[in-house]
Amino acid sequence: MKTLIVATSNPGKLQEMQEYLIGLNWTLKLKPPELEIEETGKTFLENAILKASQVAKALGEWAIADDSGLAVEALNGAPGLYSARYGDTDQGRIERVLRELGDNNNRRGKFVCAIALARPDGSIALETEGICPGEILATPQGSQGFGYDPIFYVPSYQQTFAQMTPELKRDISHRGQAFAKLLPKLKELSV
Ligand code: ITT
Repeated sequence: MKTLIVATSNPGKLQEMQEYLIGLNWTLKLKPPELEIEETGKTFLENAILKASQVAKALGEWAIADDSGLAVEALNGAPGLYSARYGDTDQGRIERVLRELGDNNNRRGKFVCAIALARPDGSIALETEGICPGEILATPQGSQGFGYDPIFYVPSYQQTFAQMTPELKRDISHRGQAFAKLLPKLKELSV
């Protein structure tokens, strides 16, 4: 079986990525924590490509990376690319978004996820994106998931990501939609 490095340092993201990848014909390995890639891209996809490509090249193995974030319409798309850097903790990041949004009536937002798969020489074999629209609640609800999940409400399920079962979030999320497009191709490449 070919080895695939899951190139993330975010434990919540890692858990979800592994759930999609488990059962495929790849031996999954974690990125060594000391290997940190600077995210200098101007889009989610550019950052996913940077992370996958540099980790693959550094280790000489296939690597998969996810760059994702929350874009809030009334904040002109913030925190967006800076979602991970919007505060020191998940709670701090959530509080900042809620403070900046205040009592704005426009609560629309979306989660975006870009995924890139790199070959051992760093060249890109696959890239894809997924989007999940929703609304930003005024107060956090639920305790599942990670990151901004407690304030991200999906009207069609009347739940936040943090209130959903992990299976439901996995099916409908930005990451789920990106992986749905990627998985058939990833299966083909494993042989
Ligand atoms: P890696 O780069 O090591 O993968 P990171 O946390 O820095 O980890 P990103 O740069 O892609 O990853 O930042 C994504 C941030 O967006 C992440 O830290 C969360 O705060 C948020 N995020 C992404 N997907 C999410 C999800 O499914 N639920 C909640 N928050 C999410």
